[in-house]
Amino acid sequence: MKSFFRRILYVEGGGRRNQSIQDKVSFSAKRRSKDLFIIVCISILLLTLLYFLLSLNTFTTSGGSDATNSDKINSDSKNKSENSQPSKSKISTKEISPYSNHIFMSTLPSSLISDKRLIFIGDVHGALKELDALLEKLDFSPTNDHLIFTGDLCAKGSDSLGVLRRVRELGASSVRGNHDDKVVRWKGFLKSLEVDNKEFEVNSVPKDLKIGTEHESMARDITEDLYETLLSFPLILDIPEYNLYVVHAGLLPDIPLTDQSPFDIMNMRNVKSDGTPTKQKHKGRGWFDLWNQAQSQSGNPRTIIYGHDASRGLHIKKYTIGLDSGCGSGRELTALIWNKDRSKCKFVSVKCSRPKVNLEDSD
Ligand SMILES: [Mn+2]
Repeated sequence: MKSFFRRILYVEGGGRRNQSIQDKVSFSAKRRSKDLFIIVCISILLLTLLYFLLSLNTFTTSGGSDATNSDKINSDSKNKSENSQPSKSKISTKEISPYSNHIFMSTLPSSLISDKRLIFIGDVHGALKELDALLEKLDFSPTNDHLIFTGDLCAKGSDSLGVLRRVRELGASSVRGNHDDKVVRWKGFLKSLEVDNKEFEVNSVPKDLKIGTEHESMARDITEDLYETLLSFPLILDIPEYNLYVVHAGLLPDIPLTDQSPFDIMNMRNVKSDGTPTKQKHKGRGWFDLWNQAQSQSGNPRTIIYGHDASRGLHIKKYTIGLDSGCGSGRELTALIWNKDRSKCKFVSVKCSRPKVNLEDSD
């Protein structure tokens, strides 16, 4: 290697010092061009290697759209980079279905909370018996208490319509969950069919609806009054008296409330390192970390009560309270008896039986 560079340097200077020795110069020129060719080859190899390493790094930090085993394997190393401050949040670009018919935000009437005990309940998922057992354990009284559900009243359990009926009878509040939303969209589509709700061309079904799901069958069976009840539940419920928001999944702290995506509000669990929300559990970090971080620096902090994240279970932080303790997968149904003095808040749970329809939590 030493002689290789010396040879190049020698010829560089030697060209001037030994011009009279023609054949030596000619021989050296050949050697020099051969050496330069080797240098160019090595440079190309190094640049290719550098490019490969850079593109590999980009892939592992941004992640693909599908969860794979390699995502799980890489999660430890990824979490290190994701513990640093992510770039500014982005909302998902999922289009809103024309059958969504959602109310973006409502404010809980002050009259409902002035003299009443406020009770928040996590994702019921059609578990009517368990809901009734919880109400009994809470010593619930319609005149003294007001119930607020975190959404996903429907799907997975055996009596989703029964749960909706009960929620309507009790005059309870709720936000819309991702499963409730699927029922609403199916119902909206079926209602749009002019002649017969039972028949449709497979090709005419919007891409965001899956045929043969329990959401479709619920939409076929739901009565008009229960559909109206579902429609009345907003994506965000504002309770300004207690600086509370209720949503099904989550909110991003650095995007104005009205600009947040309905899909994200009902589906997100984590935020990836590039600021994009995701419903996947193994990518990025919990959205609530970003929310808590932002509220701790805010002069007017807001607390969010939410559901949806059964895999994390009851998840209590200073400015976020996750209430989905997995009734939809046979674990528990949890209620929070609110008190503006957070140290006096109480949690009450009942056991849930394993549901007949066992959808994945990730949905
Ligand atoms: Mn959900």
